[in-house]
Amino acid sequence: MQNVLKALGIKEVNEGCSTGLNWFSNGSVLESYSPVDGKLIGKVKSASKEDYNKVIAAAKSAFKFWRELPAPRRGEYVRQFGDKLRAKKADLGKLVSYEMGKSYQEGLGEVQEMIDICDFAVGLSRQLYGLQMHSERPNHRMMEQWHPLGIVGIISAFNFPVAVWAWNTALGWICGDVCIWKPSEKTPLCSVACQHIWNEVAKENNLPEGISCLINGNYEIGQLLTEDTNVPLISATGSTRMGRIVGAKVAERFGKSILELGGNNAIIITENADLDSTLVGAIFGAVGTAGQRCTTTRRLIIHESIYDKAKERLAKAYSQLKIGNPLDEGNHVGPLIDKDAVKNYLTALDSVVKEGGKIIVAGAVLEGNGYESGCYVKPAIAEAENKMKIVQHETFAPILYIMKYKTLEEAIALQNGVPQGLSSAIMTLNMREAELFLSVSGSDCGIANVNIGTSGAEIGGAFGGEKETGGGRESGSDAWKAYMRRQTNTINWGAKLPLAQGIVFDLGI
Ligand code: UN1
Repeated sequence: MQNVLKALGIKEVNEGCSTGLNWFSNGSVLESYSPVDGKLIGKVKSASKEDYNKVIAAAKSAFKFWRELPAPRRGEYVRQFGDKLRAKKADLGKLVSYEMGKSYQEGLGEVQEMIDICDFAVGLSRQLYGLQMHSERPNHRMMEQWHPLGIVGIISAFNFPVAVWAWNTALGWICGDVCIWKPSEKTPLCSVACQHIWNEVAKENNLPEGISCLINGNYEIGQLLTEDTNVPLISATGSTRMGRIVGAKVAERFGKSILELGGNNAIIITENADLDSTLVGAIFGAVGTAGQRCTTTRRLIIHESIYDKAKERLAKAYSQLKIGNPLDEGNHVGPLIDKDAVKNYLTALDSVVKEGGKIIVAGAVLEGNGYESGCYVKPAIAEAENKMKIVQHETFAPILYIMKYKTLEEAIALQNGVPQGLSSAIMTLNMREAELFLSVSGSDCGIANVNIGTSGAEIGGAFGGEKETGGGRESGSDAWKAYMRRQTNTINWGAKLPLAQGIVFDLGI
């Protein structure tokens, strides 16, 4: 790992706070331990209040420069950033895997998402279209244009320590915004690595400080961002609990927010499903990233006619899962992020039994050779009812709840019958079932898939969900609009000044 850290420019004790060229920070030290082997990877310094103020000052000044650049010029810098990511994909993917605990394949996939969003943003930098509409008045033109917002504050979670930042920042940059990133305290080194990559681009192009800033630290640093009227947009990814606080704080000062919070994602498996491909989607959805994606499959709603068969095949497939070091490509499941996550996993397993659920594949905390970090757990399956408190709750761990249904309407009601609304899927080869699921009477989630699991969304679509998931949209489609302000322009090129709505205001001149 030392070679990887070196290749990514990470020193043993890194500063943790940067405005684009320089590193500084005077706050407390954050230690990053790997959930893979429990070892200390490195130390990062948090931002102090003074450091924060320095970052805001740099960002404010950079915005004045950055917003004046033609958007395709900004796109060119994003292209260069994407090229550097291509060159560093293996190293950054490895660090993601080691610091967060996801499989190396998934670490590489995460860096690929960063590259993809850069490509998307480069193309978008030549678009950012506004509409033109017909005015009701003669010799008038009406149109709308999009201007940058200013400073975007990005609060990201440990589970996607680099990609979710990239979705936000790549769009923010091309839109003319400057960005300040407050990463998770659990994955600070990934953020430092990304900042180094941007700093190279900034240096090579003589760009000023402040276009992309990093502030490491705990929730108090995040609070400075959310309460700061200098920051018109906060994009926050994390738990519903966190989002409730952040959303309210930002709304209180009339800031904008993009909230990407908890999910409680289900797959409906109908009697017309192709069970072989269903199992791949469902099991990757449930155990990928050790159940720590916001898009993780948490519930399977299975038609009663195939329930026993599906249950049996699931249990058999789970018995073949290899759990271990995520850098070893032979393993399917890596560790949870830390021991608190292990505690939550155990509490959830207890609760499901207490509430009357039945364990189908037992969970356990693994011990012994290779499991010294204490963060490796066995993916579990429990038969449960949708209305159980624990099933209604998002536990960030590989616990899958399975339940039966009779009619598709009933299955859709179960799928929608949770407070969260991120991702959903139906497995069926029947067109009517699939279309009903996608219809207005179907899934109430931000993402609804057919014959694909709930996780692993591509960056080209808008990503986000409804209800307690927070309503925000990030990455593809027209999610960029949230990073800009809309201005409606009406231009009178005639000699008279007619008023709208036919109002006559005759001054006799
Ligand atoms: C998240 O878990 O916060 O769709 C994001 C997926 C990934 C993104 C997940 N592309 O699973």
